[in-house]
Amino acid sequence: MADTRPRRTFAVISHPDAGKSTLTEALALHARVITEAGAVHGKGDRRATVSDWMAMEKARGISITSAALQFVYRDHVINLVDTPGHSDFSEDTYRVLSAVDSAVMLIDAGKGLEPQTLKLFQVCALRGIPVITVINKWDRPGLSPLGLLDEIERQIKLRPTPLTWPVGEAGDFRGVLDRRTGEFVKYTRTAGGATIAPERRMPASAVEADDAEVWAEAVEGHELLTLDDADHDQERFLAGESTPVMFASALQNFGVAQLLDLLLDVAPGPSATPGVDGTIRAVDDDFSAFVFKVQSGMNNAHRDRLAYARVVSGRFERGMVVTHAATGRPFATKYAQSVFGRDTTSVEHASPGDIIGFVNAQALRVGDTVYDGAPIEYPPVPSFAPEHFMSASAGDIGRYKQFRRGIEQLDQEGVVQVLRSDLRGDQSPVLAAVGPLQFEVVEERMKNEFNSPIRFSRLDYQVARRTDADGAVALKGKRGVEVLQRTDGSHLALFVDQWRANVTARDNPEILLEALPAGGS
Ligand SMILES: Nc1nc2c(ncn2[C@@H]2O[C@H](COP(=O)(O)OP(=O)(O)OP(=O)(O)O)[C@@H](O)[C@H]2O)c(=O)[nH]1
Ligand SMILES: [Mg+2]
Repeated sequence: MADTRPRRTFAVISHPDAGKSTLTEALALHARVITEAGAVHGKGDRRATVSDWMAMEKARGISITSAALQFVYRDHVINLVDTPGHSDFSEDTYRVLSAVDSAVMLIDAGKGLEPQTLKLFQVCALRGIPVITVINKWDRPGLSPLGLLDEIERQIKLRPTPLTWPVGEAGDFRGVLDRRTGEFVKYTRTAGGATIAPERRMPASAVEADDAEVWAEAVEGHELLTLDDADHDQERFLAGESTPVMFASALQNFGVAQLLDLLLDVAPGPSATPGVDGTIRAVDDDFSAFVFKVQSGMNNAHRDRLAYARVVSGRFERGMVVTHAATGRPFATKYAQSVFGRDTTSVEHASPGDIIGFVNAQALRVGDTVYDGAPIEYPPVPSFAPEHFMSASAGDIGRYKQFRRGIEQLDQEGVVQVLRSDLRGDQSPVLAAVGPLQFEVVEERMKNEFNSPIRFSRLDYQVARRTDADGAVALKGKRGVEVLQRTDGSHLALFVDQWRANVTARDNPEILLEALPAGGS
């Protein structure tokens, strides 16, 4: 049967450590899809959150790869993607931003706007993704609420329009003033924040004496905002001019219900999407979907490779045969799954906004489109300028086959970019990364998942420019540069430093040497 419930598809983004995975967990807890939150303890000894399933993520308490969760809240289907904050993994985060309709941007109340948050915000602005702001960790001492709003307004030029206002300063979080109703939503702590935090809603007249003073301050703040014209305006929000703001403690599960309600009330659902050639695919048109992520290693018991696709238009029914735009070949969708962290279950139907996983669909790559009916192809996801380069080889020559398979898989996932040249041969590809943590992920996964330890040797390059086959020939033998070919066919010229790249470009204007989009810090 067709599921016509409305969809909300969004990414949680921020600088590392602001609490994205903890918030993801809190949202799932609140929607009652999990019964107890894992983030009971701080980093290190906590049990993993549903979204941080990878061994390395559990060990380090950071997110390395984005994770998708689907659940139902009220009468809506929520598709949430928790993204890694670390700039070394920003390619992954950017891929996710190509597949969502809105973003929840977290700000650590103690730290304010941080560099990576700013960068991610700029991507949202560029892509026209409306942003909801959550000021998190209000249970800990932090900045003043007005100071935080001021930072948002000044640094990202977005008008902050708080929908809730904290009752109690940072570190003394009693609840929030719901600015739409004027009520006090009072929170109660639970042990370690592991279960849903009970909340009581009351009119101003029922505020107890204990809370009277902080309540009066909150009311003052709220009135000030109203005078300052900082009330939510749906059109301005959708146009990317303003951002609704909420206050929360993901760890205590405070403010989570308000965020879910807000997403349902104001966040946009799926809408018509343009293809590369400008043709528009309406939401209720024939089925089409866009692959934004490929991941394996989710299940140690059997080899799996999941291609995550966002349904852009039409109704998906498992078993339908669609067209793979990149090859024009038919693609059978028998093994479609819905995804919840590392768990997958067979999915029968999906609607625009949903994220589905295709198991062991070897043909599908990041950026690919599959469609039914009239052809459509969605724009590719950009890959970033790598700034770190390693020559890699099998640590154990006897396991070369595993080595090859592992590198191929990690390449397809985009864990690193893989470059090759005749000169270096297939045995020692060059791995190129936006940030060095990516190499650690490769090292760990090669050893554990592919059973082939890897040996790295650092290459003395810092800059990559895109060139072409003619450029490759022309640059041969020049000093301080080497040309390799990426798996997607493009030629990259690697230079020892920026100076050498600039001089080479200046002295050889006939050679194509194009800068790549910057990704890292
Ligand atoms: N006090 C307090 N701590 C929090 C809160 N939310 C998260 N934390 C803690 O902050 C740390 C980072 O939380 P994560 O949820 O892993 O942060 P993240 O944004 O997902 O981090 P990356 O994915 O690595 O970028 C953990 O120790 C959490 O327990 C909060 O509301 N209050
Ligand atoms: Mg995380």
